[in-house]
Amino acid sequence: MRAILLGPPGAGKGTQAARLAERVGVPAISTGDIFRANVNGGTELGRTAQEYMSAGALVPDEVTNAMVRDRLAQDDSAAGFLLDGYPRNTEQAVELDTMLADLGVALDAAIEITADFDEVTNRLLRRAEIEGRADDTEPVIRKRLEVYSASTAPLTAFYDGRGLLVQVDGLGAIDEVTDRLVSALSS
Ligand code: B4P
Repeated sequence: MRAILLGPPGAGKGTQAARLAERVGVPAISTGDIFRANVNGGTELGRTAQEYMSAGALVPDEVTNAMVRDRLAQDDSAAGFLLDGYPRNTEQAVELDTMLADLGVALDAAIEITADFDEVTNRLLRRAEIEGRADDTEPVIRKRLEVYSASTAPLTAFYDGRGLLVQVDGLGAIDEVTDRLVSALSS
Protein backbone atom coordinates (compact mmCIF):
# COMPACT_ATOMS: atom_id res chain seq x y z
CA MET A 1 0.00 0.00 0.00
CA ARG A 2 1.17 3.49 -0.86
CA ALA A 3 -1.04 6.03 0.87
CA ILE A 4 -1.10 9.46 2.43
CA LEU A 5 -3.01 10.52 5.53
CA LEU A 6 -4.83 13.86 5.49
CA GLY A 7 -6.80 15.64 8.20
CA PRO A 8 -6.59 18.65 10.53
CA PRO A 9 -4.02 18.76 13.34
CA GLY A 10 -5.27 16.52 16.13
CA ALA A 11 -7.55 14.43 13.90
CA GLY A 12 -5.51 11.35 14.79
CA LYS A 13 -3.15 11.08 11.82
CA GLY A 14 -0.07 10.20 13.87
CA THR A 15 -2.07 7.96 16.19
CA GLN A 16 -3.69 6.00 13.37
CA ALA A 17 -0.67 5.97 11.04
CA ALA A 18 1.33 3.92 13.54
CA ARG A 19 -1.51 1.41 13.98
CA LEU A 20 -2.35 1.11 10.28
CA ALA A 21 1.28 0.79 9.24
CA GLU A 22 1.76 -2.08 11.66
CA ARG A 23 -1.30 -3.90 10.36
CA VAL A 24 -0.36 -3.42 6.72
CA GLY A 25 3.38 -3.97 7.21
CA VAL A 26 4.65 -0.72 5.66
CA PRO A 27 6.57 2.12 7.36
CA ALA A 28 4.63 5.10 8.72
CA ILE A 29 6.55 8.19 7.68
CA SER A 30 5.62 11.27 9.71
CA THR A 31 7.17 14.54 8.61
CA GLY A 32 6.25 16.03 12.01
CA ASP A 33 8.10 13.21 13.83
CA ILE A 34 11.18 13.60 11.62
CA PHE A 35 11.22 17.35 12.33
CA ARG A 36 10.81 16.77 16.08
CA ALA A 37 13.64 14.18 16.10
CA ASN A 38 15.86 16.77 14.42
CA VAL A 39 14.82 19.46 16.91
CA ASN A 40 15.71 17.10 19.78
CA GLY A 41 18.99 16.16 18.10
CA GLY A 42 19.95 19.82 17.68
CA THR A 43 20.61 19.47 13.93
CA GLU A 44 20.55 22.35 11.46
CA LEU A 45 17.31 20.97 9.98
CA GLY A 46 15.88 20.89 13.51
CA ARG A 47 16.79 24.52 14.14
CA THR A 48 15.10 25.57 10.89
CA ALA A 49 12.01 23.43 11.55
CA GLN A 50 11.58 24.62 15.12
CA GLU A 51 11.28 28.22 14.05
CA TYR A 52 8.23 27.39 11.92
CA MET A 53 6.66 24.65 14.03
CA SER A 54 6.58 26.68 17.22
CA ALA A 55 4.74 29.44 15.30
CA GLY A 56 2.21 26.95 13.87
CA ALA A 57 3.47 27.57 10.31
CA LEU A 58 4.48 25.04 7.68
CA VAL A 59 8.19 24.34 7.38
CA PRO A 60 9.29 25.66 3.92
CA ASP A 61 8.50 23.32 1.04
CA GLU A 62 12.09 23.07 -0.21
CA VAL A 63 13.22 21.71 3.16
CA THR A 64 10.26 19.36 3.59
CA ASN A 65 10.25 18.05 0.02
CA ALA A 66 13.97 17.20 0.08
CA MET A 67 13.53 15.37 3.37
CA VAL A 68 10.61 13.28 2.05
CA ARG A 69 12.43 12.52 -1.20
CA ASP A 70 15.37 11.09 0.80
CA ARG A 71 13.06 9.09 3.05
CA LEU A 72 11.09 7.54 0.18
CA ALA A 73 14.34 6.47 -1.49
CA GLN A 74 15.23 4.27 1.49
CA ASP A 75 14.87 0.50 1.08
CA ASP A 76 12.04 0.04 3.58
CA SER A 77 9.73 2.29 1.52
CA ALA A 78 10.12 0.24 -1.66
CA ALA A 79 7.21 -2.09 -0.96
CA GLY A 80 4.89 0.63 0.34
CA PHE A 81 4.50 3.46 2.85
CA LEU A 82 2.00 5.50 4.76
CA LEU A 83 2.83 9.21 4.65
CA ASP A 84 1.53 11.00 7.75
CA GLY A 85 1.32 14.79 7.44
CA TYR A 86 2.70 15.09 3.92
CA PRO A 87 1.68 16.59 1.56
CA ARG A 88 0.26 19.63 3.37
CA ASN A 89 -0.27 21.96 0.41
CA THR A 90 -0.75 21.71 -3.35
CA GLU A 91 2.91 22.44 -4.10
CA GLN A 92 3.97 19.48 -1.93
CA ALA A 93 1.32 17.29 -3.59
CA VAL A 94 2.67 18.14 -7.04
CA GLU A 95 6.22 17.45 -5.83
CA LEU A 96 5.11 14.10 -4.39
CA ASP A 97 3.78 13.19 -7.84
CA THR A 98 7.22 13.88 -9.29
CA MET A 99 8.98 11.83 -6.59
CA LEU A 100 6.67 8.86 -7.14
CA ALA A 101 7.01 9.10 -10.93
CA ASP A 102 10.81 9.08 -10.50
CA LEU A 103 10.47 5.92 -8.38
CA GLY A 104 8.07 4.40 -10.94
CA VAL A 105 5.23 3.95 -8.46
CA ALA A 106 1.82 5.53 -7.80
CA LEU A 107 -0.43 6.35 -4.85
CA ASP A 108 -3.20 3.89 -3.98
CA ALA A 109 -5.19 6.12 -1.63
CA ALA A 110 -5.44 9.52 0.05
CA ILE A 111 -7.08 8.82 3.41
CA GLU A 112 -8.69 11.78 5.14
CA ILE A 113 -9.50 11.54 8.85
CA THR A 114 -12.26 14.05 9.53
CA ALA A 115 -12.86 15.81 12.87
CA ASP A 116 -14.36 19.19 13.78
CA PHE A 117 -12.15 22.00 15.03
CA ASP A 118 -13.64 22.06 18.57
CA GLU A 119 -12.81 18.39 19.04
CA VAL A 120 -9.27 18.65 17.69
CA THR A 121 -8.57 21.77 19.77
CA ASN A 122 -9.64 19.92 22.93
CA ARG A 123 -7.48 16.93 22.04
CA LEU A 124 -4.41 19.07 21.43
CA LEU A 125 -4.94 21.01 24.66
CA ARG A 126 -5.18 17.67 26.50
CA ARG A 127 -1.97 16.50 24.83
CA ALA A 128 -0.31 19.76 25.94
CA GLU A 129 -0.95 18.77 29.56
CA ILE A 130 0.68 15.38 29.00
CA GLU A 131 3.50 16.04 26.54
CA GLY A 132 4.02 19.82 26.74
CA ARG A 133 4.59 20.22 23.00
CA ALA A 134 5.52 23.82 22.15
CA ASP A 135 2.96 23.93 19.31
CA ASP A 136 0.03 22.71 21.42
CA THR A 137 -0.75 26.06 23.06
CA GLU A 138 -4.09 27.73 22.28
CA PRO A 139 -2.80 30.56 20.01
CA VAL A 140 -0.52 28.19 18.07
CA ILE A 141 -3.31 25.61 17.66
CA ARG A 142 -5.54 28.40 16.25
CA LYS A 143 -2.79 29.31 13.78
CA ARG A 144 -2.28 25.64 12.79
CA LEU A 145 -6.01 25.32 12.08
CA GLU A 146 -5.92 28.49 9.92
CA VAL A 147 -2.97 27.08 7.98
CA TYR A 148 -4.83 23.78 7.60
CA SER A 149 -7.94 25.53 6.21
CA ALA A 150 -5.97 27.70 3.78
CA SER A 151 -3.29 25.27 2.60
CA THR A 152 -4.13 21.64 3.39
CA ALA A 153 -7.93 21.42 3.12
CA PRO A 154 -7.85 22.04 -0.69
CA LEU A 155 -6.04 18.69 -1.04
CA THR A 156 -9.35 16.92 -0.34
CA ALA A 157 -10.70 18.09 -3.71
CA PHE A 158 -7.30 17.54 -5.36
CA TYR A 159 -7.27 13.82 -4.50
CA ASP A 160 -11.04 13.37 -4.86
CA GLY A 161 -10.68 14.55 -8.45
CA ARG A 162 -8.29 11.66 -9.03
CA GLY A 163 -10.59 9.09 -7.46
CA LEU A 164 -8.11 8.44 -4.62
CA LEU A 165 -9.96 10.00 -1.67
CA VAL A 166 -11.14 7.80 1.21
CA GLN A 167 -12.84 9.73 4.05
CA VAL A 168 -13.12 8.27 7.54
CA ASP A 169 -14.83 9.78 10.58
CA GLY A 170 -12.15 10.48 13.22
CA LEU A 171 -14.57 10.93 16.14
CA GLY A 172 -14.97 8.19 18.72
CA ALA A 173 -12.58 5.82 20.45
CA ILE A 174 -9.13 5.29 18.89
CA ASP A 175 -9.87 1.56 18.30
CA GLU A 176 -13.15 2.39 16.57
CA VAL A 177 -11.41 4.82 14.22
CA THR A 178 -8.76 2.17 13.40
CA ASP A 179 -11.52 -0.35 12.58
CA ARG A 180 -13.23 2.21 10.32
CA LEU A 181 -9.95 2.88 8.52
CA VAL A 182 -9.21 -0.81 7.99
CA SER A 183 -12.69 -1.51 6.63
CA ALA A 184 -12.69 1.60 4.42
CA LEU A 185 -9.35 0.58 2.94
CA SER A 186 -10.29 -3.04 2.37
CA SER A 187 -13.45 -2.06 0.50
P1 B4P B 1 2.34 16.94 12.95
O1 B4P B 1 3.40 16.25 13.72
O2 B4P B 1 1.88 16.27 11.71
O3 B4P B 1 1.18 17.17 13.99
P2 B4P B 1 -0.40 17.27 13.91
O4 B4P B 1 -0.91 17.69 12.60
O5 B4P B 1 -0.79 18.08 15.10
O6 B4P B 1 -0.99 15.86 14.15
P3 B4P B 1 -0.51 14.70 15.10
O7 B4P B 1 -0.26 13.57 14.18
O8 B4P B 1 0.56 15.05 16.01
O9 B4P B 1 -1.70 14.47 16.10
P4 B4P B 1 -2.80 13.38 16.11
O10 B4P B 1 -3.77 13.94 15.16
O11 B4P B 1 -2.37 11.97 15.88
O12 B4P B 1 2.81 18.40 12.55
C1 B4P B 1 3.39 19.29 13.48
C2 B4P B 1 4.05 20.46 12.74
O13 B4P B 1 5.15 19.98 11.91
C3 B4P B 1 3.18 21.26 11.74
O14 B4P B 1 2.40 22.24 12.40
C4 B4P B 1 4.27 21.88 10.82
O15 B4P B 1 4.88 23.00 11.41
C5 B4P B 1 5.31 20.77 10.72
N1 B4P B 1 5.07 19.92 9.53
C6 B4P B 1 4.71 18.60 9.56
N2 B4P B 1 4.56 18.13 8.30
C7 B4P B 1 4.82 19.19 7.46
C8 B4P B 1 4.79 19.35 6.04
N3 B4P B 1 4.45 18.34 5.20
N4 B4P B 1 5.11 20.57 5.53
C9 B4P B 1 5.45 21.58 6.33
N5 B4P B 1 5.47 21.50 7.68
C10 B4P B 1 5.16 20.31 8.25
O16 B4P B 1 -3.27 13.36 17.64
C11 B4P B 1 -3.48 14.48 18.42
C12 B4P B 1 -3.94 14.10 19.84
O17 B4P B 1 -5.23 13.56 19.78
C13 B4P B 1 -3.07 13.06 20.53
O18 B4P B 1 -2.89 13.43 21.87
C14 B4P B 1 -3.87 11.77 20.44
O19 B4P B 1 -3.65 10.89 21.51
C15 B4P B 1 -5.28 12.31 20.47
N6 B4P B 1 -6.23 11.45 19.74
C16 B4P B 1 -6.02 10.85 18.53
N7 B4P B 1 -7.11 10.16 18.18
C17 B4P B 1 -8.04 10.34 19.17
C18 B4P B 1 -9.39 9.88 19.37
N8 B4P B 1 -10.01 9.10 18.48
N9 B4P B 1 -10.03 10.29 20.49
C19 B4P B 1 -9.41 11.08 21.40
N10 B4P B 1 -8.14 11.52 21.27
C20 B4P B 1 -7.47 11.17 20.16
